[in-house]
Order: sequence, then C-alpha cells, then structure tokens
Amino acid sequence: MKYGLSLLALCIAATALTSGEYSSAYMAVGLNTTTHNPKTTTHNPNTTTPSPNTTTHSPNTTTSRPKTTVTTPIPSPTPPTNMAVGRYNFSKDGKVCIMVEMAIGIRVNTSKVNGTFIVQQNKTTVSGECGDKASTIRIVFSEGQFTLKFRNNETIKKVYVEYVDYDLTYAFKTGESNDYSGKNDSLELFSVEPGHSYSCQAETVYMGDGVSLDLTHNKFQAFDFKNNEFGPPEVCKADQHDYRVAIVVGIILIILIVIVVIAYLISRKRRSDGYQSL
Ligand SMILES: *[C@@H]1O[C@H](CO)[C@@H](O)[C@H](O)[C@H]1NC(C)=O
Ligand SMILES: *[C@@H]1O[C@H](CO)[C@@H](O)[C@H](O)[C@H]1NC(C)=O
Ligand SMILES: *[C@@H]1O[C@H](CO)[C@@H](O)[C@H](O)[C@H]1NC(C)=O
Ligand SMILES: *[C@@H]1O[C@H](CO)[C@@H](O)[C@H](O)[C@H]1NC(C)=O
Ligand SMILES: *[C@@H]1O[C@H](CO)[C@@H](O)[C@H](O)[C@H]1NC(C)=O
Ligand SMILES: *[C@@H]1O[C@H](CO)[C@@H](O)[C@H](O)[C@H]1NC(C)=O
Ligand SMILES: *[C@@H]1O[C@H](CO)[C@@H](O)[C@H](O)[C@H]1NC(C)=O
Ligand SMILES: *[C@@H]1O[C@H](CO)[C@@H](O)[C@H](O)[C@H]1NC(C)=O
Ligand SMILES: *[C@@H]1O[C@H](CO)[C@@H](O)[C@H](O)[C@H]1NC(C)=O
Ligand SMILES: CC(=O)N[C@H]1CO[C@H](CO)[C@@H](O)[C@@H]1O
Repeated sequence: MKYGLSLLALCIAATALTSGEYSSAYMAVGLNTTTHNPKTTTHNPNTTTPSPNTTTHSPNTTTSRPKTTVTTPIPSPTPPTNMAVGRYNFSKDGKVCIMVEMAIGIRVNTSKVNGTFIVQQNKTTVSGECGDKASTIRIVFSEGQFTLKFRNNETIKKVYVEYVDYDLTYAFKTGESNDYSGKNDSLELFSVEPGHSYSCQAETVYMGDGVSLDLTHNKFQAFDFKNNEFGPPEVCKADQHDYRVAIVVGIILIILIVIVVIAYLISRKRRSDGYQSL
C-alpha cells in the first residue's frame, strides 16, 4: 500500500511519456508535412492494348506502295514527378486580383485506378475573371484544367473559396486513358478576413467519384491586395493545432512530474516514519 501511490504515479507518468512521444511524433509529421510522394504506381506497360492494326490497303494502283500501318499514339502516364509548388496569379489592368501558391495533385482512387496527377506550373496557362464580389482563376494544362472561385462576402466580411472544379483526361495506366471531371460548389473553404492571405500546409478537397484534390503548401489570396502582395497570413486550423497539442502535452507532463515527486517524497517520509517507530 505504501508503494501503491508511487507505483500508480509512475504508471501515469510512463503512459504520459509514451503518449508524449506519440504526439511529438505526430507533431513532427504535421509540421514537416512530408507530402506523401504521390508515386503514381505506373504498372508495367503490359496491358494488352487493342493494337490498332488496321492495315489500310492501298488502292490497287500500278505503283505498289508499301503497306502503311496506321498507328495512333497509345496514351501513357507521364514519368512521375514530385509535388512542386506553382505560383499562379491573375490580374486585370495591372492589378492582381488572385494570387495562388500551391502544389496541386489530382488524386484518383477508384477500383480501376489509384494515382495522382500532378500539375506542373511550367506547363500551364492561367485565365480568370476579376470582380468586386467574385473572382475566378482557371489553371489550364494540356490534360485538363482546375478552377477556383473566390467569394468576397460582404455580409459576413469573409473571403473564401465557394466553388472548385476540375477536368482531367489522363492515362494512369498505359493505354487506358480516362476522363475525369467534377465540381464542388456551395463551399466555404479557406475563409479569411478581406485583405488577408490564407496559408496551410495541406488541404484535401473531395470532388466525388473517388477523386480528391490535394492542395499542399498553400498560400493564396483574392481581393484587396496592397502593392500586389500577399496580406497578413491567416494560418489554417490544422497547422495551429500542433502548437496547442504541444502546449497541452507540456503542461500535463509538468503536472505529472510534480505529482510523482510529491508522491515519492510522501512515501519516503512514511517509510522513514515506519522505521523510526520500530
Ligand atoms: C501481363 O502480365 C500478366 C500477369 O503479370 C501475365 O500473365 C501476362 O502474360 C503478361 N502479358 C504480357 C503481354 O506480357
Ligand atoms: C492484329 O495483329 C495481331 C498480331 O500483330 C494479329 O494476331 C491479329 O490477327 C491482327 N488483327 C487484325 C484485325 O488484323
Ligand atoms: C486489288 O488487288 C487485290 C490483290 O492484290 C485484289 O484481290 C483486288 O480484287 C484488287 N482490287 C481492285 C479494285 O482491283
Ligand atoms: C505574379 O505576380 C507577381 C507580382 O505581381 C509577379 O512578379 C509575378 O511575375 C507573377 N507571376 C505570374 C506567374 O504571373
Ligand atoms: C482509397 O480509398 C480508400 C477508401 O475508399 C482508402 O481506404 C484508401 O486508403 C485510399 N487509397 C489511396 C491510395 O488513397
Ligand atoms: C485502389 O485502392 C483501393 C483502396 O486502397 C483498392 O480497393 C483498389 O483496388 C485499388 N485499385 C487499384 C487499381 O489498385
Ligand atoms: C518544368 O519544371 C520542372 C520542375 O518543376 C522541370 O523539371 C522541367 O524541366 C520544367 N520544364 C520546362 C519545359 O521548363
Ligand atoms: C454570405 O454569407 C452568408 C452567410 O454564410 C450567406 O447566407 C450569403 O448567401 C453569402 N452571400 C453570398 C453572396 O454568397
Ligand atoms: C464537397 O466538399 C466537401 C468538403 O470537402 C465534402 O464534404 C463534399 O462531399 C464534397 N462534395 C462532393 C459532391 O464531392
Ligand atoms: C524528417 C524529414 O522528413 N525532414 C524533412 C523536413 O522537411 C525538410 C524540407 O521541407 C526536409 O529537408 C527534411 O528532410
């Protein structure tokens, strides 16, 4: 019974320490945001593609031409690339109205395909619209496009993304090109005060049909730019969370250590009292 209290305290301390380790590991992941390298598992080009061997017979002319075999290019995945942050902005009359920094991955996870298409900035063109209440940026690449529409909601004094859509035509496996498209509207994503920028390490927007948009290393803003630069950043909840977890874990650990020390001192005192009484 004498040791009961100290044993209990030690047990609590041990579990606290292990959970501390766990959460610090979690924090390390959260802070570093090792963007899961979307290695698009390119299966061996083994899929027996219906080879288009339609040998066009040349008309029977006197000059017997060699048989020309018409081959259409087989769609195949591009070599895997890493998530790279792109910078996209849209301006009107020299005034920028949307500025976006992010790595964009279109992740497809269906029974037929698992893979991520990564948008490479240097293969894109940007278009859009600048307005007072709504502005749109459209990032176009040869395989498709990605659109974000920002709303300047004066009622609630917030700027947010209210609409997202994408189109993609891509062969995640050789010879199996597919069309994907989707939109998600009536959203209130990435909400900030007007004039502020939004910043987040990683966001995922589900687009339906097993397709998600992985938006990482985000920083963006629409409306109310000063000198065509980002305003004060508002960090997303997911990134703030880590701080709070660290503080709470720290406080709990300190309390537990104090309890353990007190318990130890009490048990020592009791023990020495016991010896004296003998
Ligand atoms: C494709 O792979 C399957 C299983 O790995 C194998 O059975 C088949 O023979 C392969 N086909 C070709 C054309 O290599
Ligand atoms: C296409 O070519 C394959 C082998 O190259 C042959 O086995 C098949 O009969 C051909 N199909 C037609 C329609 O010519
Ligand atoms: C073209 O030549 C092939 C054999 O080379 C023959 O079978 C066919 O009847 C010819 N067609 C015409 C329109 O002459
Ligand atoms: C974005 O805007 C900044 C500042 O206006 C400009 O320096 C930069 O070249 C622009 N980038 C693109 C990709 O338009
Ligand atoms: C695919 O989606 C399932 C749930 O539908 C999930 O468990 C799995 O982890 C996803 N796979 C990838 C590669 O994202
Ligand atoms: C993709 O992942 C999901 C869940 O992880 C799995 O059910 C599905 O079979 C996978 N598809 C392919 C083509 O690997
Ligand atoms: C595009 O950027 C990637 C890296 O982000 C680079 O490897 C590639 O060479 C660039 N391509 C062109 C055409 O600039
Ligand atoms: C502004 O936000 C309010 C509350 O979320 C919403 O009811 C209203 O429709 C929004 N206005 C616009 C123009 O989206
Ligand atoms: C739109 O996005 C929200 C939030 O990410 C998600 O809960 C919802 O399922 C999405 N809608 C569709 C149609 O994918
Ligand atoms: C442990 C780990 O993955 N560390 C990485 C954290 O992120 C930086 C750059 O973002 C990398 O250089 C480290 O390797």
